[in-house]
Amino acid sequence: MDFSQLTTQQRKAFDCDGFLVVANALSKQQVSALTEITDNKARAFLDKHDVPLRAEYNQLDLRPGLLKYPETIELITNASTVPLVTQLLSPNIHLHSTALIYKRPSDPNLPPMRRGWHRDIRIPRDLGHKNLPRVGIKVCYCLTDFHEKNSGLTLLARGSQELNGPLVIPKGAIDPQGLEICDLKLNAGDAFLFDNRIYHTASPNRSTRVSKVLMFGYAYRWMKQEVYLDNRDQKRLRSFDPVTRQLLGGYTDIDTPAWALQTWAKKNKVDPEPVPWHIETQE
Ligand SMILES: O=C(O)CCC(=O)C(=O)O
Repeated sequence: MDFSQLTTQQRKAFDCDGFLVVANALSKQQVSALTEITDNKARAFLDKHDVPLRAEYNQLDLRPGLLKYPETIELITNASTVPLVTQLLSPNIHLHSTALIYKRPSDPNLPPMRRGWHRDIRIPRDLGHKNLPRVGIKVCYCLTDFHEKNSGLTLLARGSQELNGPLVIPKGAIDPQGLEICDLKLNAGDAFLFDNRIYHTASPNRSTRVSKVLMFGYAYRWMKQEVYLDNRDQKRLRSFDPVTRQLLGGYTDIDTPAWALQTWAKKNKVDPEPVPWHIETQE
């Protein structure tokens, strides 16, 4: 995997906002090759009859079967984004989830509808909301332009990764109070990364075109991969380069060090400080 340095400014922005935009993460050729693949995967959804008055019928969230293609396998180690994820988390990561999110146009005059604000990976269900750790980052690749508001991009509540409780949504409202709701304006080929703890939601696409986003989620290796990523075919895994193999879950037990990305991090001088079990006291 080629190297991209996470700048101090990017780290600060991600820590503060809970998300980070990476412009031109994909080339035009990548966008068109990926779109050909994802349009085929979404064919049945795209061919459904129009239901502009029911925004919920216009959303596709397809998760399994996205890694059958050289173009999507290549994306697992995309050089403009995945090095940043590795520096924000650590080399001890793997691919945790994949998702294809398409939204067909809905009537722009629909009344505001209930959202699905949430944090990822359901950690609060076990640990509560207080002092949650960052354990995963989703990389979202735009395959269409998002130049207008309400055109189908995931909404993000800036800074909400630090909240120690549930969102407060006034009765009758659809969005939380006291937080900035970000509906990013991006070009096809841009990506945004978001922290598992940030509150986010799908929202209707009130534009006239289908919106298309491909999401790859990364998490520490001690987080179980989504079941559809469980790849036990060692022969297939061995056909990939070491970093791709690690990210696909190639080291089956947790005690095996993350050799491939550790070596990569050392070579690029971004290996994290060791964390000792004990230290000696001074006499
Ligand atoms: O459909 C969307 O825009 C939101 C996706 C989402 O909430 C998620 O990936 O957790």
